[in-house]
Amino acid sequence: MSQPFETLPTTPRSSELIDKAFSRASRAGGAKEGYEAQESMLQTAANILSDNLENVVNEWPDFDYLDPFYRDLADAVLRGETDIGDEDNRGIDALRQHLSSVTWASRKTDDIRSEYNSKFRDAADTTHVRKLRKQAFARLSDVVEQIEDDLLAIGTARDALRDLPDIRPDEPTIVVAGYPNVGKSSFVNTVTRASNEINSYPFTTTEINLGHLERDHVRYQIVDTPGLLDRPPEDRNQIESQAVSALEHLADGVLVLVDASGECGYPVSVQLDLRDDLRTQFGDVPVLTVCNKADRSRDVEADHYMSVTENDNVEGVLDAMIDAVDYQPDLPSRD
Ligand SMILES: Nc1nc2c(ncn2[C@@H]2O[C@H](COP(=O)(O)OP(=O)(O)O)[C@@H](O)[C@H]2O)c(=O)[nH]1
Ligand SMILES: [Mg+2]
Repeated sequence: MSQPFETLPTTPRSSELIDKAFSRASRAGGAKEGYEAQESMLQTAANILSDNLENVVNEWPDFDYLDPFYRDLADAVLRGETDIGDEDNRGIDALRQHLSSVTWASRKTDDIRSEYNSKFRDAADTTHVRKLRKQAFARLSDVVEQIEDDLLAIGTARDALRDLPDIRPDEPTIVVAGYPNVGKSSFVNTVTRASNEINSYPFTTTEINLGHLERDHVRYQIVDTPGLLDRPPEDRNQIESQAVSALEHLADGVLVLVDASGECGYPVSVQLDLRDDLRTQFGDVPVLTVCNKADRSRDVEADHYMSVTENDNVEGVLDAMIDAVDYQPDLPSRD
């Protein structure tokens, strides 16, 4: 199961669709004469429009069946895009409305085709049919122009979601939290050194850093989200809160790093408040309090003490987290 939006193709614009439909139609019509030419033009233009519009909608995964992590993450990303929806309706719901406008337009182009097909049959002569066909084209382009903004919004959504990180909701995941400068990045760098890759993805006002490590043939994801889990929940805006909900689905364990040395600039009591908030927020998953920079100070009650820079007990902390996560890989079924 990988990132569900990475294969979304570019979304066509109204003008592109109209140009494509009408130029194909005129080629199709050019191969025939009289009544048949007009009929073939209508058929071709309407089919291209209705198929292309239907495809725009069908390329999207069904949000109801999306993994909850990706659903919440996508919702957070889309809420940050102000040309999707309006003040009263943002995020996935707004995207759904844009998509249903496109479905409407796809059906409408079909309706116009059948309506004009019967008008063609009742027409007195080819001149009249030709006039009707022009009328039909005007109506078709009118319908497609009506959804111009919807197509643009869907294009914006696609561009924004395509670059979401390839995080696997089904792999065990450790989320690293704590105030700025407590040593989160240093810790993640150290424990993922063997795999030698941390991917950084821009995300809302911040970024998501994703690394991997392996223990007993199990791959663990480790996620660091500077700017998200580094301050009190009340300081998060709606988009950030939505992103945190996504992380709640994802996390199998949370490591809260605290710095008792005073070096990070935040009092210990404030750091422990954040830890308490995260405990509440992340509910069932184990939350470990780890005093980092133990080379400077151990003056806080924590589950573990370490120093990343002195390489003191870093592996011990990782082992404790992995133990607490207690991940049981699904055994392959034998039937
Ligand atoms: N003395 C000491 N400094 C550390 C330790 N771990 C990290 N630091 C330093 O603390 C600063 C902030 O670390 P960083 O990993 O960027 O923190 P983050 O903002 O939480 O990601 C850097 O200058 C690190 O070198 C540690 O165990 N002891
Ligand atoms: Mg950092």
